[in-house]
Amino acid sequence: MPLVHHTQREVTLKIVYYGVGLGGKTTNLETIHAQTRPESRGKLVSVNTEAERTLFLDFLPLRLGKFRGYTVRLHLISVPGQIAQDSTRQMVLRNVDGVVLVVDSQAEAVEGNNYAIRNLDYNLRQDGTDPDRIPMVVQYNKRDLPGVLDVDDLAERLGVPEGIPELVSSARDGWGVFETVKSIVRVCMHQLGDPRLKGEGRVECLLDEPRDRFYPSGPVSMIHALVPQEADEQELELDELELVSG
Ligand SMILES: Nc1nc2c(ncn2[C@@H]2O[C@H](COP(=O)(O)OP(=O)(O)OP(=O)(O)O)[C@@H](O)[C@H]2O)c(=O)[nH]1
Ligand SMILES: [Mg+2]
Repeated sequence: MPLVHHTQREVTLKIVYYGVGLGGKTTNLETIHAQTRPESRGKLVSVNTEAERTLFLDFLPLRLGKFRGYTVRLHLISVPGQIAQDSTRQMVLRNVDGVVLVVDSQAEAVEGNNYAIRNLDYNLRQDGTDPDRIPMVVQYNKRDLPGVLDVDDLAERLGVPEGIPELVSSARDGWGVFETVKSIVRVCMHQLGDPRLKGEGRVECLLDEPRDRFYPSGPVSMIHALVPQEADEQELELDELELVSG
């Protein structure tokens, strides 16, 4: 649930990067951190294992431009993809406003992607959240690799429902990453509406109408586990949110 603070004229969104282990969630946050101006981002905090797998989470605070006079702040958080970290994922999902589902586009990752989708569904329900009403976008990552599955093929195998924004990226090479952030922010802010008309504190931004369900097919094994220019002076419409600095 977004946090609205009228005295500071701020809206804070919690965006969670979810997906198969080694799919590129942490790399998304690292790329965003590396490519935004220092004054619009905080520290990227990561808690990893020695093998660079996310053990707990990655956390990156970011300040965007203004929307209807309110500064939009993001808390970008990635969950650990390893199967064993399920209780951490549940904790991280609490009060989530928007989910970026990071899909590993390689054929051998289909099963892991499938698992992640089912696991997300389960963990949101555990917390009493309707997975079909959470603002969500799908990011097909690792598009730089040779021989990855076609996006249409992937979408079909994973049962990605109609109407969900889909993006392609190479988080490693740094493209598609900001488009993904913009896309999820757009969905959340569209749903939130005018912050001036909202109450103070946590407000709801679940989709009014549930979208179709994901319907991943196939087996699931348990092995798988910015700143806009002159942001402060300008009144920005949502479509103009510019995240990337030079
Ligand atoms: N080729 C390629 N490699 C990528 C891409 N994104 C991430 N990787 C690589 O994939 C590996 C795993 O990336 P991470 O970002 O750590 O994956 P993760 O989803 O955070 O993994 P967990 O924290 O274990 O869930 C690293 O070696 C990355 O460099 C990409 O777009 N293309
Ligand atoms: Mg990670």
